[in-house]
Amino acid sequence: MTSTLPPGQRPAPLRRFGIPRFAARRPTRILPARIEVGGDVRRRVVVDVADIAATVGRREQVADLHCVTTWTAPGLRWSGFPFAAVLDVLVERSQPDPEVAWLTCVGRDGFRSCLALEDAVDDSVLLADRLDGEPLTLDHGAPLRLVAPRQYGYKSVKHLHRVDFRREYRPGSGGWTEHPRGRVEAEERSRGLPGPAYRLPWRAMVPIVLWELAEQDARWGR
Ligand SMILES: Nc1nc2c(c(=O)[nH]1)N[C@H]1C(S)=C(S)[C@@H](COP(=O)(O)O)O[C@H]1N2
Ligand SMILES: [Mo]
Repeated sequence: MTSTLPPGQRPAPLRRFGIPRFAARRPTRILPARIEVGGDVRRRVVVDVADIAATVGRREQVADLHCVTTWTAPGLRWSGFPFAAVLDVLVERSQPDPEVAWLTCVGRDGFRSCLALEDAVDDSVLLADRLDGEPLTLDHGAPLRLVAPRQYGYKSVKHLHRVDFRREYRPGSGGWTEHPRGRVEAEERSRGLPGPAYRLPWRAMVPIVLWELAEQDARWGR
């Protein structure tokens, strides 16, 4: 757990969060853990997480989740597979174009986020299937989610089921509110303005998002 939070962040407990329009489309049961691989590749393939687990060693990792809206859930104990090693498997099977530099990650709810390949292969990135010693719940991304702790939370795609290798950056579901790199250290919150300019407006969104998510739970009886 980090004792000092990055600039502009405040501690908060972990709770389900995200762009409300995707919440209605999130899975209601845990679907098979496999990843479709596409984009600028020679072969489109589907990789089962069991195949990954057969060759990639499991790792446990403690990391903070930094949402761009200025809350940080500190000290989360994830378990899963180092993403750089997972990518080795995906690359071997799909044979991406040598010029790919970006990775679009897609969740079962349709949420997508584009991560620089350079950031995706960082040693801190995990393909997680467990949190605090338990399998991931549907609230937090079952069966598989990305954990990219050096990026803002919008890069940590929940219910990950598709990865597209890309030569160019393509904005994700957040549009311009998603920064291409999204590095927390550099406070790359969103495109256009310096990070600190977004602190107050994004912080003001938190109660609205939580209210909308609660409304949806009530409507769908979850
Ligand atoms: N599939 C999917 N992944 C997602 C989101 C989402 O709406 N759908 N929201 C992102 C955002 S903005 C944040 S801050 C984190 C929140 O993770 P949590 O719900 O486990 O707290 O998930 C990220 N990954
Ligand atoms: Mo977020």
